[in-house]
Amino acid sequence: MQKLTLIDTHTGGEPTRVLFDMTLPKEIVTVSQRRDWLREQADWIRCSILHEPRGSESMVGAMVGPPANARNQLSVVFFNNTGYLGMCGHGLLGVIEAMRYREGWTTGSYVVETVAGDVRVVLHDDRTASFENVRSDCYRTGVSVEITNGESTRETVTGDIAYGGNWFFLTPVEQVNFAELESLTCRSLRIRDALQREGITGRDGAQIDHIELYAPLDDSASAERGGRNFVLCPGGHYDRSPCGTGTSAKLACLAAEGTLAPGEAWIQESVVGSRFVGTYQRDGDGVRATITGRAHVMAETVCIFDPEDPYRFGIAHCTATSES
Ligand code: PYC
Repeated sequence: MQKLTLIDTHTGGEPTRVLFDMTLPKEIVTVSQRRDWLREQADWIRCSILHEPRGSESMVGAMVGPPANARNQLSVVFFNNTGYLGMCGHGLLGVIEAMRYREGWTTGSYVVETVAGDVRVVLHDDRTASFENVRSDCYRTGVSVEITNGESTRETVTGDIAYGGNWFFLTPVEQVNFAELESLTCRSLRIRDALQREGITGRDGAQIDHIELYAPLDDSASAERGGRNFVLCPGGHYDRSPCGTGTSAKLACLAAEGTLAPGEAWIQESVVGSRFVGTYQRDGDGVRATITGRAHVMAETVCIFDPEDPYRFGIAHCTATSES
C-alpha cells in the first residue's frame, strides 16, 4: 500500500503539512524543477494531502528536499488547494519547526531555496524563528477598482499593489474582527474579481491572487507600531496567520510611503489574533523584510492510500479525473 509521511505544523493558527522523504528523478535538481515535476507528474500528492477528506482548504503543503546549491541547507516547494506558491512565510516557519523537531536543527542560521528565491532563516533560542524574505516592493499605489455590494450598490475601493513573495492588493477597512469573517471574505472576493475583470495585475501580468484588508491594532493606546490584517488566499480561504508574504508586502508599502523607518519593528496581527514582528532594510527601491514568528508541531502523520478508497486522492482530484 502506498504511504506518505507528513509532519503537521501550524503557525499562528495556519496549518502547514510538511512532506518528507520524496525521491525525485536524479535529473531534477533546482527547486523550480522540483515544483514543475510535482505539478506535472505528481499533482495527486498536492490534491490528496490538501483536499478533503484528508486535508482542508486552509492547509498549505511544503515538499522539502535537498538544495541545488551545496552551500544551502534545504529546498522547499509550497502549494495550496489551488496550485503552487512561490513562497509562503507561515509555511516556511512551519517547515523550520518541523526540521527542528525531526532533523534536530539547532539555534543558528540556514539558507532555504524557494521558487521565489533563496531565503535566510535564523532559529532563535526561544523557539521563534526569523526569515529574511526575498526582495519585496510596492509596485503601484492608489489603484482603484469598482465593486458591487449586494444587489446594486457600487463602491470604489482604492489600494496598493505590492509583491512580498506573492502578489497582494492591500486596502484599508475600518476593523478586522473575527466576528466579521464572512463579510471580510465577501469583500475580498469582490475586490479580487474586480481586479481580474479590469485586467489589473502585478508586474509582467502576474495575477494578484492575495487580497489584504488592514486596520489599526485594537490597542490604540499601545506604543507598538502595527496593524491587524485579513488575508484572502488564492483558494478563497483566509490566512489564520498574519501572512509572512503579506507582512513583507505591507512593509514594502510602509517603506514606500515613508511611514516606517528601516529597522523599526512592525507588529502584524492576524484576524485570529496571532502575531508576527517584521522589520525591513532597503534594497534599491524595494525592501528586504525580516519576519519573526513561532510555529508548533502538531502531528506526525502517515497517509495511507488504500486502492479501494475512491477518495484517496482527494474529492476534487477524483471528481476532475472522473470528469476528464
Ligand atoms: O504566510 O506567506 C504566508 C502565506 C501565504 C499564503 C498563506 N500564508
